[in-house]
Amino acid sequence: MGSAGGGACLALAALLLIASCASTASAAKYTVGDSSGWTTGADYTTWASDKKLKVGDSLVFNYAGGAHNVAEVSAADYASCSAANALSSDASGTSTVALKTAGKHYFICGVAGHCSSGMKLAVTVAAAATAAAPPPKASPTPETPDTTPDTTPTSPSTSSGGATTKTPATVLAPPAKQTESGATGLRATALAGLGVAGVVAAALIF
Ligand SMILES: [Cu+2]
Repeated sequence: MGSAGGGACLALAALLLIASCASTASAAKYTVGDSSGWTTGADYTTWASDKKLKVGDSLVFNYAGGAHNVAEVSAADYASCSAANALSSDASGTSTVALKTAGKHYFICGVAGHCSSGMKLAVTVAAAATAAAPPPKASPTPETPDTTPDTTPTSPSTSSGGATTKTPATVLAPPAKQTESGATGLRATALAGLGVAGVVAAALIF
């Protein structure tokens, strides 16, 4: 009877501790062009040059709705300023684009003449730095050398190009304040739970 209560309390305390330790990796939002926004005459190559983007981050394009648009395009269409085969497009005036895959991403304004006037942005997105550690050497070659080599299982997306994955310095990532205070509250609760558990354990001993 008493021991059951103590066990439940300890389990609760453990759950609370786990909950308090779970922290989410902060995803950053980058305003393209900063205060200039998404417009002609800006230099987005320079803007992008010092941005350490990673999967999970977002780009925010601000512009007068209808005056411009944002189209994600292929490298070839980026080079030729063609939005005819856009992968996605938005003209709302505030286009938030979540960067879901690592590698190069290309954006242009599809309004005639704007891309060639500078409304083109190429960014390199690194794999999420805080993701779970990649499998060290999970090459599941089951040592059957005679059978036909079916679909060589090469590594999925070895990001092409010189995507030098430098340590992401977490440029603009203010930690969410509420999780901090919430965690503190949880920790306090957990400590209280541990205190109760200690009393229960002491009661059991004596
Ligand atoms: Cu435009």
